Amino acid sequence: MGTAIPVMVFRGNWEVGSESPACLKLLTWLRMAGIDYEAVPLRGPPRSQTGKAPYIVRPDGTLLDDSSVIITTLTQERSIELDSHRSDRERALMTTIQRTVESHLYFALVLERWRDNFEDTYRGYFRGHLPEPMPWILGTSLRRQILRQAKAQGLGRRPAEQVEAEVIEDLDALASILGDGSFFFGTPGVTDAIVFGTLENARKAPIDGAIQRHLAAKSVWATYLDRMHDLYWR
Ligand SMILES: N[C@@H](CCC(=O)N[C@@H](CS)C(=O)NCC(=O)O)C(=O)O
Repeated sequence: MGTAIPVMVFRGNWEVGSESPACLKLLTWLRMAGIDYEAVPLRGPPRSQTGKAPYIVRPDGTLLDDSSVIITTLTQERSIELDSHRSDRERALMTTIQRTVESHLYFALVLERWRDNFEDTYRGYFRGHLPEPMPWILGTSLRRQILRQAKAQGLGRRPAEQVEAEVIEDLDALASILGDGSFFFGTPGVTDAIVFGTLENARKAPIDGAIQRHLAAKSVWATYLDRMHDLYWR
């Protein structure tokens, strides 16, 4: 239906559809929903209202941001049924999983990338796309902004061992909910896009961080993330 939706995303050099968890979540969900899109790599700061990516360009030229808002909007406009049959209890769990991943685990990933491994992160996100010193200016300014957010959220002020312990708790809790299922709630849905967006990013980045190590330690994650990758990104 219609033409491809332009989706503005961070797209750099790593082996993932986007280095940004929120962008990879949205792109994965669009693939799941069978919606045609064109991923447009950002070459400067996001122009969305929140200053964040991803965002889409609407047919009237306006910009719509926040991956969840975009997903809810497109779900309504295009009558997407991926999650329409979930029970109240499943919906409650979906919200809880989303908050765990996007409001907690995400910040642990941010600290691994932007505080502890900035050189690799900078190379992954920016290097080679624009003439120097633009990438460096963008990279260091994004770093300042993102680390300020991690401090405000709280995780950025905590000792590394405590953050790592909580990462393990998050991953173990998610693995328990997933159990031996192929998807979080039996059939693919937004929760799978959310979890994949963050965990596939942690797994594929050339950064030796706690999230990557703990993902590698439990075979359930390789099985799940490989399945998601094969279904939507091969
Ligand atoms: N709630 C937003 C979060 C988006 C988000 O945090 N995007 C990050 C990349 S993963 C970003 O644009 N960061 C740039 C910044 O914070 O300045 C969504 O789901 O779209």
